[in-house]
Amino acid sequence: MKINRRTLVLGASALPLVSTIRYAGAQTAEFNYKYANNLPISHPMNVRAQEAVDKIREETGGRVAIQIFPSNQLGADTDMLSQVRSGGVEFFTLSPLILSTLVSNASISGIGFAFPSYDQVWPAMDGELGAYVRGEIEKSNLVVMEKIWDNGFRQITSSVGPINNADDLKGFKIRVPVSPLWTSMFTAFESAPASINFAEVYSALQTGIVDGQENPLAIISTAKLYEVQKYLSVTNHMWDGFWFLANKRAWERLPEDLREIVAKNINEAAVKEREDVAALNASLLGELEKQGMVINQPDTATFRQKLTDAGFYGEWKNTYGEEAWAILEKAVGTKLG
Ligand code: X2X
Repeated sequence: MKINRRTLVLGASALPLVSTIRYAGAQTAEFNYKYANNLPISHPMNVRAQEAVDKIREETGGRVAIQIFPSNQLGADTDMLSQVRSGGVEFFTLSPLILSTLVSNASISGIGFAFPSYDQVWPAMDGELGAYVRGEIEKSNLVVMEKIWDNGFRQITSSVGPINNADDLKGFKIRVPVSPLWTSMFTAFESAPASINFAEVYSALQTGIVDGQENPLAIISTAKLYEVQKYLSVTNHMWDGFWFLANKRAWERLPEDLREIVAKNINEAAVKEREDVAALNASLLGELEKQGMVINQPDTATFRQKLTDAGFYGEWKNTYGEEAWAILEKAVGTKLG
């Protein structure tokens, strides 16, 4: 027999020690929730979310602990959308356009050239248009926070040359996120759009599967897309945001007072994040130029004309319906198409 006094003592003490470590750590919270997203940890969305999570923990007296999983650590957007529906993750932020794969009219805020500037975006998304979309999202059994987070106005980047006008988009091999609206828009431009989750974008650009992509400046910068793209064309072709979604059962497990603390802090963080992204947008063109990007200001009227001529606006008005389209046109202050 090799068992002696020493091994017996060790064996007896090992188990309680393991459980002590577990309970001394994150497990002390009553609600341990995960928040998954697709952006780098340095993006203002994750910076402000971390602040919110810290405040939530404090204000709930440690009862609610939310752990952030940035950079697609838990999967690409389409996987994370399944997970927030099933409860595999409790929170997830997603572009309204990608969400439209589940909630068809959610993409309406992303119609090409609908918003002239942020002056229309926030009153619309905090007002009637946002309320309409949140109503649609709730029908799909997901919970959505009131304030949408900013992604930004999207700009086209390329490794092969600048986009100066609509003609330059013909045949352009461009990555678009997984959403019928994005594919439709770049099909109207006669480009060759490829639907690719953000998780794969850097490598798709690096290996030349596509020649370009489109994203707001804050993402081109924090995801270091300037390392694999040379040209940046300031097209502002659409505004994009992130709805902060929650799994419904997980949300309803939280007592009412805790729900209020969570919602308040997440919505406040969204408003701060909007300011951060606006500030970045003002400074990043210069930064990206320093990183070696060649920047141009294309003639955006040619893009809009092309979309109109291709029947893009008429087609999407039919898809969304008269009521939703009227809310959009009122929000942006102009007739579209
Ligand atoms: O996938 C993208 O390009 C991104 C990061 O902007 C979105 O989440 C829509």
